[in-house]
Amino acid sequence: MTKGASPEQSMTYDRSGTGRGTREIARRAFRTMLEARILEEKLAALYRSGKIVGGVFLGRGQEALSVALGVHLRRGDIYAPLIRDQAGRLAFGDTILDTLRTYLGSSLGPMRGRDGNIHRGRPSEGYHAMISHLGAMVSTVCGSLIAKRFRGETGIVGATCIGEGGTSTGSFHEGMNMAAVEKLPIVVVVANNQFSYSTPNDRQFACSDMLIRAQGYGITGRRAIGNDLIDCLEVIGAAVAAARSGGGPQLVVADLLRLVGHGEHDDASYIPASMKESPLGRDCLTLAKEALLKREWISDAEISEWQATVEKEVEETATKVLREPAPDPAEEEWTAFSVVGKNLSGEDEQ
Ligand SMILES: Cc1ncc(C[n+]2csc(CCOP(=O)(O)OP(=O)(O)O)c2C)c(N)n1
Ligand SMILES: [Mg+2]
Repeated sequence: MTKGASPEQSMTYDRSGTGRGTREIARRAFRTMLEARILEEKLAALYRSGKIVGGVFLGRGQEALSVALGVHLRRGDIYAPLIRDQAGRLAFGDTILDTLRTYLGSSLGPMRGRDGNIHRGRPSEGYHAMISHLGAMVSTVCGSLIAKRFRGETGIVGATCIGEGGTSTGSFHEGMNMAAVEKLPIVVVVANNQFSYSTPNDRQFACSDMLIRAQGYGITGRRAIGNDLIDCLEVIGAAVAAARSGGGPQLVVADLLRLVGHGEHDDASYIPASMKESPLGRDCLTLAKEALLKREWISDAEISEWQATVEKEVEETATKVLREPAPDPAEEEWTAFSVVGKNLSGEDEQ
């Protein structure tokens, strides 16, 4: 996992387009969104053809918000993505190869084909493997940040994303409170897609606006427009910069809509057409494309070329991974965690 998290990502983003690296960040973010969208379309096709065992949960419609977090993190930071964060994962340095290997259960993948699709990570590289229990990742990020504090490491940020439904758990509250008390450099992004599976917001929480929760915790709250890449980059970029420079925990709340079912097994018929047709339902990838073309940060020809390149990579990688071996139960050590001195891939820990 090397291509993503790099020192250049410390460049600042600003809406006026004058910030150092602003254009490059937006271009990289858009390309990564495109990658995530194409890769997820392939995952859905593989699921429908019975090649993927277990659930497939996609982030269609949430790529702008997700990528804006991943793209602002650097090597040495901590990132704990959730089920709709394929775009953020790729921006942080995850690869199409590792993704397909995990979904297709290849023994050569980071989880050695032993764990479910979205539970992949590389903990020794700050990339936490997701725990399904919603809210738990806030605490794992806090734990990593406290460990880094004990080691005297500074200038680091930890980040995680969660759906609005997940914020109703006790774990979320405990994690946020700990982060606030310890003034940890954490950024928590809440993707408010209006539904927790099929449960609408008015059955999930009674406060008028989720952002006021930041005040309750005693931390900074920021609002982003969830399907607007430029806005997400600016707001999350500012949140990451503030956390990195000692501003303490940052809560970013963004409204959006997922443009797919909860998982590929769900047709999302409970989402009203009026909501899908509202500004909330506009596809962030289309909006990002329009925004970048308008600024002349990208051309139609470049978009077509990127699209073709990514489609080819995804197809070729899937074909290769489909031929790879599944894990052999007789050969497995069956340790729940990494062996001392080895990472989860069985490589020597550095
Ligand atoms: C503590 C806990 N309760 C229930 C679940 C089952 N579950 C998985 S995803 C999900 C819905 C989550 O909704 P939300 O947090 O709004 O995220 P979204 O799916 O909308 O992105 C539920 C109930 C779980 N994983 N963890
Ligand atoms: Mg939700």
